[in-house]
Amino acid sequence: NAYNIAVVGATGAVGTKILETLEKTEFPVNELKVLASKRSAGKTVQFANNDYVIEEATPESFSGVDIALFSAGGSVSKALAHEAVQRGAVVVDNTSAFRMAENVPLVVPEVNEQDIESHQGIIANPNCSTIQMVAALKPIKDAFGLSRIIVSTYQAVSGAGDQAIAELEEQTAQHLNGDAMEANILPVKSEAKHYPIAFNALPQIDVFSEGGYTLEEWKMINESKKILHDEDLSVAATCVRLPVFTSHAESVYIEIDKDNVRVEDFWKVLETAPGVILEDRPAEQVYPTPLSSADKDEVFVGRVRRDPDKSNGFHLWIVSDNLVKGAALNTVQIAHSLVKNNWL
Ligand code: A2P
Ligand code: 11C
Repeated sequence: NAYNIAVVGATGAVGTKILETLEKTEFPVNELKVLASKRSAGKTVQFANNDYVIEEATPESFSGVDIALFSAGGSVSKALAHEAVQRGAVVVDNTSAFRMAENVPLVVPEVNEQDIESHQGIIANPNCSTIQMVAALKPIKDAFGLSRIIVSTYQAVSGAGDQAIAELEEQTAQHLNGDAMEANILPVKSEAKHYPIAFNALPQIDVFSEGGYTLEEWKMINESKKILHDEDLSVAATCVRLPVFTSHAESVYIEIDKDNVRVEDFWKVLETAPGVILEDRPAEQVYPTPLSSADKDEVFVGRVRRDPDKSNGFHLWIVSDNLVKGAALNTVQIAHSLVKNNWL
């Protein structure tokens, strides 16, 4: 069996990776539709050594489509996802448009694949910084219990799309040439103020919301509880953008339920965790970094330490490619799961 697939946002930072991942994971594609805005209509993209012509995404685009993978921003998903479902497609949505809706499963297959089964047409792909964190923490929660998470992130510009990648390149050149850096995109394109990302760190990802937290921080809080099925879990986050192109890193403090757990016990759990690779040998200076994790499928964990003062407190360093497991791969894994389990 092969399936008719639509990729919405096929020209973007994530859409490009989705096409690569469909090919790399040998997804059974029958017909492929590559959709984007009017601006890109008529241009071509490559898939499996063939050129595909980009079409403008409209409601009619989804006739005959089995699975539609959306990654063109929340407003496009809000406008078109239900249109796709009405025409018989199952939507895997990589935006924040429907993540917290009750009848929409929010899925990281290594963590809660079973939730996909109850979908009503739309399945949401979590935020990149949430995906890598819960993938590493689920096996720990299963082994030792988990009551609290305090996370600080070090996030790559590619999370904010192709324009943010270009802005970091341009500002770096400007600064090294002795010119003033021009900031127009980050921290948030639609906001009044913009600051240079090159040679800087910006403690704002997405717009500010309740309690002084940004939306990116609220995503980490709310999405983690939903994916881990634990409304009582305490979660707080500080999300920071760094001048890094690829891979988000996270410093994560957790409190577990069990006593007398050792770092070696964490290692044992993480060594066999699906989709996770332990890189934690401080004596040999082995730990994951954004560069070493880029273009890889897994979530990398290192620097596991017990808190000096709290015997059930532990610190970890979690790194993963935000466009791969954080976006395209997780989206395509959900599509594979739909097909493999007959959940379409
Ligand atoms: P386009 O290239 O035609 O603007 P990124 O996250 O890298 O900024 O990419 C955003 C993606 O979303 C691009 O593929 C972009 O297409 C697509 N997109 C933006 N607006 C629309 C729209 N109104 N309809 C369909 N796709 C859109
Ligand atoms: C970033 N995490 O790094 C964001 C990008 O909700 O899917 C992903 C936004 C989302 O800027």
